Amino acid sequence: MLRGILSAGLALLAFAGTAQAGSALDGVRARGVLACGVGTGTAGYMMPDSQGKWRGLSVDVCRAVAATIFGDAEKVKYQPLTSQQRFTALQSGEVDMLMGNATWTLTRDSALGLDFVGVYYYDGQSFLVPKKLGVKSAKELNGATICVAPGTTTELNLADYFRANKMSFKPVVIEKVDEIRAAFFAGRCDVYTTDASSLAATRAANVPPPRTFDDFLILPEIISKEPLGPVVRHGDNQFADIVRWSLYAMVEAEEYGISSANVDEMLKSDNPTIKRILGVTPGMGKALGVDERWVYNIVKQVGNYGESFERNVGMGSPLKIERGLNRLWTKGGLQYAPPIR
Ligand SMILES: N[C@@H](CCC(=O)N[C@@H](CS)C(=O)NCC(=O)O)C(=O)O
Repeated sequence: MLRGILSAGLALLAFAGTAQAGSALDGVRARGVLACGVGTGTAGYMMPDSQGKWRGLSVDVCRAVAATIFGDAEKVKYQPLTSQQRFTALQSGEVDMLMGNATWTLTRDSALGLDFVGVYYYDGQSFLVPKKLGVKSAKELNGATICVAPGTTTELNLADYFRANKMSFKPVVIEKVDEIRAAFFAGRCDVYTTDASSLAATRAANVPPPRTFDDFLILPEIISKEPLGPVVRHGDNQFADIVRWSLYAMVEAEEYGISSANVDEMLKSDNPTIKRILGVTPGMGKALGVDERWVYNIVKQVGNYGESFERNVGMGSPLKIERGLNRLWTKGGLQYAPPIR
C-alpha cells in the first residue's frame, strides 16, 4: 500500500529522499543492523544458501559496510527486491542501501533522488538461448520472443538494439526473476536477456534437469554497458562515504596484497600505505567517522575484492566467470580504488 502510494510520483519520492537528510547512518546505528536491499536470488551474487544465509559478491559488499559500521559483517538484514521494487524501497527508507544488480545511469543517479557510490561489477547485457535454437549471434534474433524484466535498463537496451539493427522482437515481460527463468526454460520465450552476470548464474545454477549447462549458450554480443553499483539515498553524505570506501577498501586491499589469510601478519608490515589502510597508523577511520580497524574488519571477515570475486563467481565457483573488466587496473582491468590516505 505504502509502496503503491509512493511509486505514484517520482518528484514526491525524490523529495522524501532528501527530507530524511542526515538520518541514514543514525538510523542504521540505532537499529544495530544494516538493511541491505538485494535481488531475489542470483547464484554467486545474492542467494540464500541451504542454511538460509545470504551469500555472494553483492552480499559481500553489504557485509563490508556492516563491518565498517559495526565491526561485524553479520549485522545485515537482507531484503530481497525485484527490479521493479528496488528503487522505491530505497527511496521510502525500507532499506538503507541497495546491492542488487543496479546499473548506474544518469536518471537513477539524479531524478530518482539516489546516489551510486561506485562500481562493484562492470557488466554488460547479453542473450541466453537454447543451443537447439541454432543461433550463434544476436543479429540472428529477428522475430524472436524475448523474456525480460520490467523497470530495467535491459528492457530499454533491448528495444534500442533491435531498432538499431532493424529487427523486431516480441517481449515477454515478467517481474520475478525465478518466474522469468521458469518461462524461458519452459519455452515461453526463445531468448532470455539480462546482464551477462545473471545469465551466467542462470546457466550455471538454474537449468532444470535433464537439460544441463551445455544445452544453453550465451551469445557473444555485449550490447550495453552495465556498471553495477551500490546505491544510497540522497541526503546523507557520511553514509554514502562509508559505503563508497567500504567497497574501495576491498579493492585497495587486493591491490596491496592484503587478504583474509594474511591480514593479521600485515598488521606488522613496515609499508606506510598498508599501515594506514589497516589503521595501524590512525586517521582514516577518524576521517570516515568509524573505528580505525574498519579495513582490517572488512578484510578479516569478508576478504578483499579478488577473494570475494573468485569465491563467489570466479574460478572457485560454479559460475567460472573470468575477471575480465573486473581485474584490477594494475592487471589491465577497470577496478581502481582511489587512495586511502
Ligand atoms: N542491471 C539492470 C538489470 C538488473 C535486474 O534487476 N535484473 C533482474 C531481472 S533479470 C535480475 O537479474 N534480478 C536478479 C535477482 O532478483 O536476483 C538494471 O539495473 O536495470
